[in-house]
Amino acid sequence: MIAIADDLARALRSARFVAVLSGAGVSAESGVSTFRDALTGLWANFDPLELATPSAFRRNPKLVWDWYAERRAQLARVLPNPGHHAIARIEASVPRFLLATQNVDGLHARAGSRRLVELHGNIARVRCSEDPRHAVEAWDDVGDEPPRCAHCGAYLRPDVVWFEESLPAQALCAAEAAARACDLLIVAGTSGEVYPAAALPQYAKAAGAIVLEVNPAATPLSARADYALRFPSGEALPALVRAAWGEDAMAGQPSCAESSREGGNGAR
Ligand code: BV8
Repeated sequence: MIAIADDLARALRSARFVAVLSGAGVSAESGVSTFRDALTGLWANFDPLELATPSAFRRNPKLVWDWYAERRAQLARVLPNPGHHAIARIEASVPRFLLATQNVDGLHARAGSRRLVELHGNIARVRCSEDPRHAVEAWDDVGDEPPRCAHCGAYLRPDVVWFEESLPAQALCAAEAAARACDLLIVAGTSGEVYPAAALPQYAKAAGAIVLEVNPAATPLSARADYALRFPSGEALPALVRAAWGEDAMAGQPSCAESSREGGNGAR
């Protein structure tokens, strides 16, 4: 049983504007490996910081393309977990809300989050590597190179933000404005090492917001947190929602065990 401080529950319940910054740890209990977990299989000897770059794609487009295809295939087998559902429940319970996620797995939207910006894109989306406006819905994944754009013949690539690439300006602007305007910023499941997303807690703190970190481990952001729940987000966030809005606030949501079972129908 996770004990939530009364003043933290009250801060959430009375907040006019809640902002959330989420990272790969929020998807861990859905069975999605976090960004810095050891890569498996073909990519076991690679550092994601190396693979998620334009230069890696230029050097070995097929290796990078296949890494994302493998991650996309994994996502078809997982479900949002109670941590994702709790964030969607907070959105439905406060006057103003924005979720800025670093995750590219689409699980927040599948859990019902709507006031959401994807700071680093979404691997379910694929686009032309030369013209970001040319998104594609379907492609022939054959041969020893990535599929090519029907318009210009350039390789297709995942619609994500690689290192050394700029974040989508509108999403970043919305996230920074929310960090500066919110009463409470919840920082969940992120190592706080990737910028400019990792700067958001500084903006919130400087603007007088309460900062809550939800992460089993301490991070470089911990020093700025007013509260820390050192538990998995799939347990801590539902406990926080129940402490703020009552025991049945999470009624009807699947348990962690149900969420992490593979082969889910992926309906939500
Ligand atoms: C940019 C998409 C301008 C691809 C990703 C200062 C300012 C600006 C830029 C920089 C700067 N300093 C350095 C930079 C450059 C760089 C950067 O930050 N480098 C880092 C490594 C130092 N930033 C950039 O390049 C960004 N672009 O700034 O453009 C520019 C232009 C030219 C040159 C320079 C700059 C672009 C960054 C975006 C990169 N793309 N993803 C893909 O996913 O394949 S980032 C990637 O890391 C994922 O999105 C991931 O979400 C993100 C952050 O990692 P986390 O989410 O935190 O995941 P991680 O595995 O690290 O940690 C998981 C955490 O969860 C842990 O703390 C763990 O304890 C916890 N956890 C585990 N289980 C649970 C849990 N928590 C709760 N519950 C659990 N059950």
